[in-house]
Order: sequence, then C-alpha cells, then structure tokens
Amino acid sequence: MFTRIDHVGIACRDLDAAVAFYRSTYGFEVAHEEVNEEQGVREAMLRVNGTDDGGASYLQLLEPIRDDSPVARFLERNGEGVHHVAFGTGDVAGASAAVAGRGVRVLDAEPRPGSMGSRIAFLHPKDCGGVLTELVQAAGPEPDREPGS
Ligand code: CMX
Ligand code: CO
Repeated sequence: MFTRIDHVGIACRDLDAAVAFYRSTYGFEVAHEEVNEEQGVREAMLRVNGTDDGGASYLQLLEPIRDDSPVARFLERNGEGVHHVAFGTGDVAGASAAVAGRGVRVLDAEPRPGSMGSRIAFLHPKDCGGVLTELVQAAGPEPDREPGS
C-alpha cells in the first residue's frame, strides 16, 4: 500500500529560523515553500533524497499562520518537535479506505490538497499508537517498491 516515507512533519515557531538551522547544521536546502491556508501553515519542504519529479523524501517544516490551527495547538501543548509522519502511496483514496476498514479513524473524508500539488489524508493519532499519520499521493509518479522490500 505504501512505497516510502514521503515526509516527516516538524512543528516550529519560526520557519525561517528552522530553515536556517537545517541548512547550516546539515546542509539541507529548501526545495519548495508554500502557504496552505486550509491546513493553517506556512511550510518549507527540504528534500532528503530523490528528485521533485517523484519518489523523494522530505522534511516538512511547519509554522502556524493561525492560533486555532492544528500546528498552533500542538506547539502550545508540546512545544517544537516532530508533529507527524507521512507515507507515500499511489492511491490515497484507496489507502484511506483500506485503513478505515481496519478500524482507524480517517480525519479527511475526501483527500485534501497538500504540499507541491499532492493529495493528503490524516489518520487520528489515537488510533495509530500516538503518531499523527498522513497519507500522501504525490503529484509525480510513485516509484515501484524494490522487489523483496
Ligand atoms: N501527534 C500525536 N498526538 C496528537 C497530535 C500529534 N500531532 N495532535 C494532537 N494529539 C493528541 C492530543 O495530545 C490529544 O491527546 P490526549 O487526549 O491524550 O490529551 C488527542 O490527540 C486529541 O487532541 P485534541 O484536543 O482533539 O487535539 P486537536 O484539536 O489538536 O486535534 C487532530 C488533533 C489530530 C485531530 C488535529 O491536529 C488534526 O486534525 N490534524 C490533521 C491536520 C494537520 O495536522 N494539519 C497540519 C499539517 C499539514 C500538512 O502536513 O500538510
Ligand atoms: Co505533512
């Protein structure tokens, strides 16, 4: 069902400061930056491997743009840190239906727009061992899994 880690979402209070940390400490560069009004975030995608044409993995740095957004509430409760893990799939609607059938609450009845033209759906962290989980269908093609992996 899933082919890779699409991204790890990291909540931060100051996106520019977080980008500067990841650049100066690890050498990661920003592949893409955008505001997602619906999700209430300003975000930067830092590519870890692959290319933006498909099959890449990213760090997604997230700064809230509204006090009542999920990332703002997370920061209030926990401070900065890992917010969610996102799995890549070629079929987000199918993957959502499959996990829903296994008793996991899918928070998005219909997939929503995510980073870089992707379509996304979230799973409730309380049904996923405390991990907020995102399913991502990237705009680009999904790579085949390595045989045996
Ligand atoms: N990871 C793990 N647990 C989390 C969590 C997170 N990121 N966010 C909330 N929780 C926990 C809370 O701590 C709480 O636990 P307790 O009941 O033990 O205290 C529980 O989930 C329910 O909390 P809540 O008060 O209902 O929390 P929220 O109102 O913040 O809602 C959630 C939680 C997951 C429904 C909401 O954050 C959501 O809909 N998230 C999906 C959208 C999103 O996160 N968008 C931003 C990222 C966009 C992107 O990646 O593109
Ligand atoms: Co995400």
